[in-house]
Parts: sequence; C-alpha cells; structure tokens
Amino acid sequence: METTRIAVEGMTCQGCVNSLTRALKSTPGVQSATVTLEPAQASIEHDPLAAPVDALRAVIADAGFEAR
Ligand SMILES: [Cu+2]
Repeated sequence: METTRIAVEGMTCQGCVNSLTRALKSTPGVQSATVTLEPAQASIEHDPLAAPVDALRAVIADAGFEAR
C-alpha cells in the first residue's frame, strides 16, 4: 500500500467531500480515502498496481472535480 495526497479543486461543501470519498473508496485497489475541504485534498491509501495515481486522478475528474 502507498499513500498519495492529491490537491482537489472544485469542492464547495460537505456533499462534494462525501461524494468524492465514496467514489474513491469504491475504486478497486483503494483501501481508504480521506477527503477534506480545508485543505482541499484527498489522501488515498492504495495499491499502486491495482489503482495507480493516474487512475485516482481519473476518478476525481469523473466525480466532477479537478485533480491538481
Ligand atoms: Cu458540494
């Protein structure tokens, strides 16, 4: 497992935090995900082979936010 922190733009409320958390946690290879508004970021514990960083960034984009 590896922990990756990604800055996320576009989240405005707890609803955004919750939906992104759900999207990340339902991604195969992701063990846990903690999303916060302040600072606006996602901290993700993941298997880098099953869920590489590029895939995590794609999940964030698909959820409607911008990975920085
Ligand atoms: Cu929101």
